[in-house]
Amino acid sequence: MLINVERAARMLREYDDYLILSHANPDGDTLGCAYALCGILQKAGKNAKCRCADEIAPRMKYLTDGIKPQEFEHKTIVSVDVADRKLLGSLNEVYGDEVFLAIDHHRSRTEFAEFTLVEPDAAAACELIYEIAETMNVPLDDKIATCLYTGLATDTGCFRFSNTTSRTHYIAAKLMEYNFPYEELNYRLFDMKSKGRVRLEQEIFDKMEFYCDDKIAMVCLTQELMDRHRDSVDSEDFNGLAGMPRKIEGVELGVTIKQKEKDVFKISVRSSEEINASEICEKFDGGGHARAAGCTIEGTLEEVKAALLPELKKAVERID
Ligand SMILES: [Mn+2]
Repeated sequence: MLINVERAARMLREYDDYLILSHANPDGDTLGCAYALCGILQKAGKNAKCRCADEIAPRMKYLTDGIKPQEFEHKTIVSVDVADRKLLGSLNEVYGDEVFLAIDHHRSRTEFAEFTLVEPDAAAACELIYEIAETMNVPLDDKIATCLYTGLATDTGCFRFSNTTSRTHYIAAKLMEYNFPYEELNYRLFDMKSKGRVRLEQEIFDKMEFYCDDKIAMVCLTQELMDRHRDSVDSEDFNGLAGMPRKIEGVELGVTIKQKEKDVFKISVRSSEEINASEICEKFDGGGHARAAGCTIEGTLEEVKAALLPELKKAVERID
């Protein structure tokens, strides 16, 4: 059943002994929501604790600082930023059936909780947690502001993506009345890279292939390449590589070919405004968004490239 912020706030006041669940492979929004809500509920005199199926990346460990660990038998489960119970990862089997309240902002989602508060126009689920705290009349503090700000910054690419609204900025402004090191947080979230990641990027740029007057940039992430770097990077360092080729000025199509198995490759295509990435991937039974899409092609790397390149060239030639 769908409910609004007022009803969710009233419920959170009424019930007790909360277990707050984040989605697996956690990002700053789901963790920011969880630790902020935990702090808010504890301030409201409730028992509350957080759980996530996967470990928290070192760069986001600060979110857990200053939250009192409480030992109690949970009675009420709340999920935050979880669009589908499967996204709970290994916790789905244990708690997926028992979620009482889901707080989320994803446009496409499947219902799994008894009650759901969802606002697709919210840039981050943390916007909803902020509004819940206001409605519950629980004053924030530096720690809670840190968590909520992290969620807003993460899901908006540091307030750059088109999902950023005046409400996002309004909430961020309210949060900045508290004392927390937002410059340092943004450095950790958006600029800081491990040495291993930089070396990985260096090799990727060295091996990048260019076609059609440098309008196509292509990178091949073979298992051999990734294995060679695995010991010197965190697992999260392999995320976000698909965006690299399109960062280069003049590149209209950025293509990443990632080896999944011996003769199986996953293709990610990022495109400029002029080209529909999804249309290209549909030719190989894939799909996605207009600017970012993907597909899987079987064969040797040479065969995969030979199948893909004519389609990429056709798409680029069409805009000339
Ligand atoms: Mn989110």
